[in-house]
Amino acid sequence: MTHPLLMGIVNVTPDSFSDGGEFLGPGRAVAHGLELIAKGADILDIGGESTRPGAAPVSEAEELRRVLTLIEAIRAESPAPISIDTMKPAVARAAVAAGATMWNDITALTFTPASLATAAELGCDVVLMHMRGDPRTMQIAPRYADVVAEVAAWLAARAEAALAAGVRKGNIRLDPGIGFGKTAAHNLALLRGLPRLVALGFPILVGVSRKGFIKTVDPGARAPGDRLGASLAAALAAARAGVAILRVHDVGETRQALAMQAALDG
Ligand code: HH2
Repeated sequence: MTHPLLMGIVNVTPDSFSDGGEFLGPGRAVAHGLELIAKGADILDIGGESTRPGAAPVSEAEELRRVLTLIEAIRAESPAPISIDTMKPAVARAAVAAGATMWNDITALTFTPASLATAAELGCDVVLMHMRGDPRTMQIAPRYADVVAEVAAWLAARAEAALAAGVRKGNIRLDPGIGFGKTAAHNLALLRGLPRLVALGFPILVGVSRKGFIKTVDPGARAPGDRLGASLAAALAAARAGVAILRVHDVGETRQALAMQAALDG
């Protein structure tokens, strides 16, 4: 089993679900990012707009203000790859100019008509994530007949659209979007169905870390910080299924769990 890359999450949002503004402010966010690199993050995912269910949109100027200083400051201290978590092509463009090498788009380049062409022009890696609706509406009674088949078909179609727009195949990553327009049962089905997504032939990224549906497995895990055990169990299962990148908050703990799994697998 090859070890998945660890994408450490650095949010500069006052309202992110999991770290709720804890790392707000450039100084603390930079320190947090550097700490994640020291703990083994292969890539940092920097986001300036929360995507938790019900989150309010953020203006482009505000998002740029939040992320650019952070990217520049981390870039000055470390060569670790940086991903920009944004739906906005202008933010992705500025982030890449500041040193980011991956555009993580939870709308899979559907948010604006310019998104696909911008990704092709930037030539960076792109994460195409599946979401039903948008963060304000996505958790209102999501329905699927066969969630794994539908998400797989949608992701394959988005990959085709990206290729047709000129994005190189080697730059495309696909992500089922755990928690984005899915019930807990859908999320679990997608995690069980990861081998079918891996079979699409693109590197798969998965983000399970601290997500709300973990409460259905452990009702006591009310606060995001209570969800480490389940996050690690899901990360190990995803690694076994062959995912390429795990998006996590707890980089050191995930790295350790993966190391033990690898050691036991021999
Ligand atoms: N989940 C969140 C944000 N961005 N990007 C990808 N590709 N996949 C994900 O699963 C994913 C993502 C979660 O949203 P947020 O409320 O911003 O919380 P946090 O960034 O702390 O996980």
